[in-house]
Amino acid sequence: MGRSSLLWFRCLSFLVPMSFCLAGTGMLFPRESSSREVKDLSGLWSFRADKSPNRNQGFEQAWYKSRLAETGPVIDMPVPASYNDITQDPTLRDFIGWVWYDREVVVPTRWVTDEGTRVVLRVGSAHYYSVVWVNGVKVTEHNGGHLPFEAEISSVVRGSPGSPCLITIAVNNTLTLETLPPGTIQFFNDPTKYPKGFFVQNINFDFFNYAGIHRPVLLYTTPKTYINDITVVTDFLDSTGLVQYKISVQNAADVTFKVTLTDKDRHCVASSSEPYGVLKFTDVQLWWPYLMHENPAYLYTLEVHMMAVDQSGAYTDVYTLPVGIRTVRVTTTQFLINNKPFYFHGVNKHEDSDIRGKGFDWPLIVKDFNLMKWLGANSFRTSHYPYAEEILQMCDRHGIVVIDECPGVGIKDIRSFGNVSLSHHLDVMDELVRRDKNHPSVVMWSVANEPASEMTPAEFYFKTLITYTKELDPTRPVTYITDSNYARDRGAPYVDVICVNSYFSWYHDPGHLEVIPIQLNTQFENWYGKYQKPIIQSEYGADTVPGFHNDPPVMFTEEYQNAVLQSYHSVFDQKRKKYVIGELIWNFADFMTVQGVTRVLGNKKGVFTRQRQPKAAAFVLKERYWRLANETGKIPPWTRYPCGL
Ligand code: GCB
Repeated sequence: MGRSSLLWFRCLSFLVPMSFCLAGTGMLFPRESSSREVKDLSGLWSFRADKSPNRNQGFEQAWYKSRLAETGPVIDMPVPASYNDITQDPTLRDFIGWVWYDREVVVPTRWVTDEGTRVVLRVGSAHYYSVVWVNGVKVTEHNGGHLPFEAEISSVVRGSPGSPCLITIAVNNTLTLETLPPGTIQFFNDPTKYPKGFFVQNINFDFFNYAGIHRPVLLYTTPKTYINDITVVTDFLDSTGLVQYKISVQNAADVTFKVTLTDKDRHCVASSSEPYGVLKFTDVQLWWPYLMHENPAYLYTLEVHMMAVDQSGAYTDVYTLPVGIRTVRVTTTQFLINNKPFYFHGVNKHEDSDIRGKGFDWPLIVKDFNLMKWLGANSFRTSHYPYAEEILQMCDRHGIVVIDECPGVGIKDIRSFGNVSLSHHLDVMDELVRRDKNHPSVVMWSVANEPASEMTPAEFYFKTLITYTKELDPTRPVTYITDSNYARDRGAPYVDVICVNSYFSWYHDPGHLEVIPIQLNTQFENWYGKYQKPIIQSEYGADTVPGFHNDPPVMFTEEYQNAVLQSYHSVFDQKRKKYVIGELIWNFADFMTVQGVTRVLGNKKGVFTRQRQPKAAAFVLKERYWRLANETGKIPPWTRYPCGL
């Protein structure tokens, strides 16, 4: 789908002067309803890595034409999971190239026989490039990890009724100058030093390039005529709630709608029979962040009933969408949620854990939310790529505020600022906004992390990217994360909020804690002085091996991590009364990286270990975040610190 055909420039309403400019295929999260069924294909799939020298044997021998087990050896591979840490095979841990998955699925007879039913195959995410076949027929391909893609497969499954349906997915993790994140492949041909065919994947980002099918693969149904997309934009005026909505329908003939908005007690507060419009109602309950209000994360439910009639019959489709009513606005010194100043006291995360790598895992997700709430964190940034939709749904339900980042990390090579890269980056923003636009927890888009923003082409690149993102979604501010010097950064004029990463006394002046107050003060004054935009300290921290101690503090000890944090905090306390609007620790938990001399089994800047146990710094942060919450928010009595959480 081309970008131009995705643009939708129609203003929805004069009441709320905001509109999304997306159109075309929607990316509604697959939810069951009276008209939709979902079949989760999580579990064991057959798997083979194509270890042929050119990694192309699978295509040459058409492995997708029959079961993988018929064309060679296979192993069990859990889906969702990264494949890297599942086996004892070192060549699979660091494998680069195509890997192949397949499994057979029994498709319910009704899905196949009922011509009025659409069957859709959806992959929550696979890293990086995927090709999908059903019964040997190619149904889709997708460029990029971390975001979902789908294909309608009704006609393919109808082609062989009664027999199990074979789904084959080939995934390639190779990164090039034009992927997001970018990378390069380097061959080493000296036979006195390297084995034949030796090559490496070079990357400029600090997390392991986990690969495979990372999020659930689903089959779901819709009626032939169906609700393709819903967009909501919310606002309020005194106690009146305003929900501007637009429904798009695919394969529409003669369509009628029933749209209802219900509150938590399932009382209808507003309704309409139009495909777009504004629902208006009194006594609105706003969506508030965790620790900002005694009743945070209030969600209404928008239920859309679509009834369509054409020559072949009548179709009803039902989709329900949680809706949080809140506004977001940025001034020169503040970040306002519902017109009240919001201070981000939160974390940066990764989708990362032992064994499953970046594989979706409910126990881990729920544990992380419990830890964030224990910490008193009200926000996180999806460093350095979009997280699973289920995580954003949790954020909506718990009031955790999100800075939603695309995988634009490690853009350091000037060749990655060309038109092909930019065009792909725009496509990725399009997919991201399309997927996440309706989440009240998402308050800002981050288009990149630490690009080489001082390079000349960065100005055109970021001007285009940020302008485009604002056209896609005029309701949220846009930023990118910089570590560049304020005087050399070419993208900062276009962002709404300045997000700065700095590691004083770590990468600069290692071991010298005394530089932090001076250098951090200078950092803030320079950026604010030049741009007069609010600033978030989007990363700061220190690697810490749990159990290492030294007093006076030295690098890598728990004492040093505490000292770095406390030193940063005292400067934040001076500046947060002025224009600093947030602080996000690097990192929530330790995470895996590529092997290298500066990493000991990964990055150790977590305040929790990779197994989610607290280091001393977690308690420092907890004290601070609850103190900030007590100062700035309205904390529900049952969560007030000190508490039993
Ligand atoms: C950064 C990066 C992050 C790294 C971190 C570090 O600036 O944004 O991806 O992991 O520093 O620990 O070096």
